Amino acid sequence: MANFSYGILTDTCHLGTAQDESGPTLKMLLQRSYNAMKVTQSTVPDERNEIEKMLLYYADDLKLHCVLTTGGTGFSPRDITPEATKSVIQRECPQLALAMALESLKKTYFAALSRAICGIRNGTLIINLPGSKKAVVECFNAIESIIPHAIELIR
Ligand code: MTE
Ligand code: CU1
Repeated sequence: MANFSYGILTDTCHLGTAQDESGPTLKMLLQRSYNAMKVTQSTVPDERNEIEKMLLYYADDLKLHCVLTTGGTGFSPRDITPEATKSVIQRECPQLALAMALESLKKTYFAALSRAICGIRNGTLIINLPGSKKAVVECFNAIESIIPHAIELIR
């Protein structure tokens, strides 16, 4: 588990001038839960092709085992992370998204406003998370125990 490599990609659209909290929070969670040593973190503007380019870089060039995106899953016109994800994955994993949704809905009905999807591109598992720190923690907790086994299965 410790030697799996992770990528974090944060959509900056919701940030404005604020500092991103979701990326650093997720990095801390990956380190705490998995002792993850290899965590690559970056932010992208809410441009579909920029997000796709980074997802492809993470998956095809860096060959990361798991990429988690934060933000850009909502209903605003600028939220396009799920669309960018859909265009790079080869197989969708709807039940992984469902697992997050089921837990999230126990915390807030506003979880219905996330369009997050999950899928696989070659040996990389790609997971969309909503952008708030609270949502990142809640969604990660929902799938924390599943991610390592999922990675083992697709390698
Ligand atoms: N999921 C959890 N677990 N907890 C939350 O607080 N917030 C929701 C939803 N999912 C939330 C959540 C809200 S208010 C929105 S608008 C959507 O995620 C989309 O967030 P995003 O646009 O930052 O991706
Ligand atoms: Cu919201």
